[in-house]
This record gives sequence, structure tokens and C-alpha cells, in this order.
Amino acid sequence: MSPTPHTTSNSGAPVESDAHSLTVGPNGPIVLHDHYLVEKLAQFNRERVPERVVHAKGGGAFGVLEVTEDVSQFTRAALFQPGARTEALARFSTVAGEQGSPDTWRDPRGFALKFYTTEGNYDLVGNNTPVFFLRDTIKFPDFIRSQKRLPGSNLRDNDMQWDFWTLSPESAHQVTWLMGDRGLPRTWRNMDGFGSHTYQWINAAGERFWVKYHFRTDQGHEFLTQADADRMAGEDADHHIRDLYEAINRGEHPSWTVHVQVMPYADAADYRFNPFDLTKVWPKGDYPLIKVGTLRLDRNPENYFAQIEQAAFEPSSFVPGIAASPDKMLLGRIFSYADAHRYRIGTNYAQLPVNAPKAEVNSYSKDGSMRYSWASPERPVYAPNSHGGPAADPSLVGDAGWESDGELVRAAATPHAEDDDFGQAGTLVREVLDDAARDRLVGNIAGHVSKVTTDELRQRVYAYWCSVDETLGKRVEEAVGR
Ligand code: HDE
Repeated sequence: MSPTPHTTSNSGAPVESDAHSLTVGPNGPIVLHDHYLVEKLAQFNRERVPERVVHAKGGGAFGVLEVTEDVSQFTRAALFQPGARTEALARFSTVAGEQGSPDTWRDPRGFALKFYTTEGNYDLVGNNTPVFFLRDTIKFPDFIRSQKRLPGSNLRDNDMQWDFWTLSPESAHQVTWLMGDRGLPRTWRNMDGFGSHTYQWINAAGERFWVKYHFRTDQGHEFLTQADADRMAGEDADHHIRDLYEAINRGEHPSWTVHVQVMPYADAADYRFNPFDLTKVWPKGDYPLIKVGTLRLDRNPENYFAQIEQAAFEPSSFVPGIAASPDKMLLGRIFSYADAHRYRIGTNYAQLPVNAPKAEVNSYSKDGSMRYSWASPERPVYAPNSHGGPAADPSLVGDAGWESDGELVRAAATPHAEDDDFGQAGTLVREVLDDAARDRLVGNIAGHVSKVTTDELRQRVYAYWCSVDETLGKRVEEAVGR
């Protein structure tokens, strides 16, 4: 047993006591120059950083992505080359709940991945559902506020949620997922992950493809019923965090088989659905899953705050061979996440060990609060320069991009042949769910809608679900009536 270390101040100096403040005589006043007391109290007041404005409650673990197949015909990205092994960090989360809220509230689950690749960090920040509630980023703050708390009472409110959803019919596909079994995974190990957006892959020859990512759990899909989830919310608010942490400690390392759907670049223009509309999936019959490899989580964080609370996942972290797409939601996120990190963690958040790339950093960023690493003093702090400072090399980046033209407008995207707001949700209900899952869906929706306080809004909700599927809508109305 190593000897007990002596307590020090933050500056490393040994301290006299952790039990007694410095006073004038044992009964006298505390003196201001008791700087260790001041340090303890001041540090305590500053232990929190702002929680994530969404996805505040979560947990995660480290692991490895192993590429077992050859998809190099589609991408030059180093982490997706045959046999590549890349260290990764995953964080799973709920969306609307604050820190301390129950893991088992009905919600999509965040499925955020950071890959520490040899070409820089690649972050794939998805959910456990392949679609989302919106297709234009400008509605996101409004959507989230409708899912959170009333301004006066600070209470969550089902009227707000259904008012927003019924006035935003593009939400129907994701709300169907949300109200179904995927809205309550039994554990994070038993749920799939999706990149959700359409991304671009570029191969070594500069050929471009559109892709969607699928992380299929190898642990099997398991979910909680609403009743189970409600009970668990009371018994153990940290059920999902605890499950992942203890499973990894037991050596039960969860894994996901990674697949992509690949669409030839030229198919996008005439595809039957707008392939960049985040409320839509690409039916697997059109573009089948192509296996890539396995993501396995096998190491718990040592320090939750330093490694999970301060983890900064950002859709702007691309690597050569992977790029964005015209998906308006993705383009909004590419701004928003790094902005959130600068606000929440600080200017130099990318230098924190959990966020620092394994690849060499040769950026011209300098100074800023909490600067932790720096370039050699011989290196110029400006470009261009004639002193051998870093110079951009476009050949390392590849030919990402897409054609675009037209007047500046604020308008919905031009619909493709089969684009609408309810069609894919109806397909999900009729062709993907079985009878038992449909029964649970009706019960879950009815339970949620029964808390709606006005008949006018309830009628809107029934019409919303009848647009998804007439039978479903009628069943919901009857169930609420009962
Ligand atoms: Fe997020 N989202 N989001 N989101 N999101 C954040 O970034 C945002 C969206 C997702 O474990 C924030 O660091 C916008 C879709 C996850 O650290 C914020 C839009 C998907 C996480 C933000 C979306 C997600 C976040 C809050 C509309 C799945 C947690 C703190 C375009 C495909 C990541 C932060 C983690 C976090 C913005 C929509 C998933 C506010 C503007 C779609 C998993 O920046």
C-alpha cells in the first residue's frame, strides 16, 4: 500500500489542515489570508461548466473502430481503409432532459462518436434514429424549446410539444420513431446508432459518393415499456449510465456492426426522395447496407467531468475523404457545435486531452484562454510566410463539394417525386412494425396525448396521426377517449 499522500493546495504546497479554518485564537474570527480556505470555497463555486443546452444528460466510453471490409473504392479516409484500427470515444445521451434527469425519459438518444484518426479527429454526431424532426436548421431552437419547459411555471408541457409537432408536419416520421420502442431503449447497448444525415465520401481517384451510416447493435434491440421506464425513472435516474459503466467493468464490451448505404453521386438529382432531407430514410431496397467493420467500447472514462462532460463532439470535424452534403440541418450543425464548445468549455477546448487529436496540429491558432500547447517559437504566426511555416496542401484534402446555383431565397427544398411529410412514417407503421409494436405505439401516443388539455389540439393530433396512417389515427383517438 503506497504511503498516504500529503494534502496540498492547487499550487502543490503542503497544507496544515482540511478540518480547521485559520482563526484568531480557537474562538476568534477567520482571517482573510487563509488562502487555502478561500481556494477550497472559490474552486467549489466554479466546479460546473454550462451543461449542454441539449443532450445534457449522458455517459460514454472509449473504444476502437476496426475496419474488417474493403470500402476503399468509396473513400480515401484513413480510418475506413481495410484493416484500419482507430481509437474512438462514444457518448450517449437523451435530448431534452437536463443533467440529473432520468435516463429513461422517452426521447431520441444521442449517439456521438469521436474518432482519433491519423488525419485528424473525425466526429460523427448522430442519434439512435435515422431521421430527425426537422429538415431546416432555423427551426431547431424553437423545436427544442417546445420540448423543454414553459416560461412561467418552468414545467414541461405536452400541449407545447404537440402544438409544435402538429404545426410542423415534417416531424411525423421522427415522432413515430420516438413514440415507438426506439424511444425507450432498455440500455444504450441495445440500441442502434445512425449518422442520420447524408454525408459525402470521396475516394482516392476523386470520385464522390453520398453515404448514410448505420451502427447496428450486436447486443440485440431491447426496449422498455412506458410503465417500465416510468418505474425506472424513479428507481434509478442513472440506469443507462450505470449499465454501460458496469458492463464494461465486467468485461462485457458492447459492439456495433458498422454499415453504410452508398448512393452514386449522380443518383441524387432524380432519386424518388430528396436524399438530403433529414426527415427521410433511403429504403434499403434502393441502397442496401454495405458492411464496413465493428465499433467496440472497452474502456470506461477515468474522470467523468474531464472526459465526458468536457468532450466536444462536432459535425465540423471532417477528415480527407469525408465531407458534408447539402442537408440544411447538417450545414447548420457545422456552425453550431464548435460555437457551443467555445461557449461551454472555452476557446482552447480542442487542446483538452479528451478532444486533442492524435494527429499533429499545425494550425495558426495561438493564445486564448487556458492555452495548453503551442508551436515552436521559430514558427511564424502568420501565413503566407517565407520561414517554413505550415502551408496548406490541397492535395491532402481531396475533391469534396457539389454543384449549386440560383437566386438567394428562403424556401423549402424542391420536392422529389415521392417527397411528403407522412409517407415514410406510414410505411414505418404498416411495414416495419409488427402488431405488438403497433399496439405499444398506440398506447404510448395515447398516454402522451391524454395529457393534452384542449380538444382543439387533440383533434389536430388525431388528424396528424390519421395522416400517418388512418387506422393508427383512429386507434389513438379511441385509446385517448378510453
Ligand atoms: Fe444537436 N446539438 N443540433 N443534433 N446534438 C448539440 O452541441 C444542433 C441534431 C446531437 O454528446 C449541441 O455540444 C443544431 C441532429 C447530439 O456532446 C448544440 C441542430 C442530431 C448532441 C446542437 C441539431 C443531433 C448534440 C448542444 C439542428 C442527430 C450531443 C451542446 C440543425 C443527427 C453531443 C453541443 C455530445 C448537441 C445543435 C440537431 C445530435 C446546441 C443547431 C439532427 C448527439 O450545438
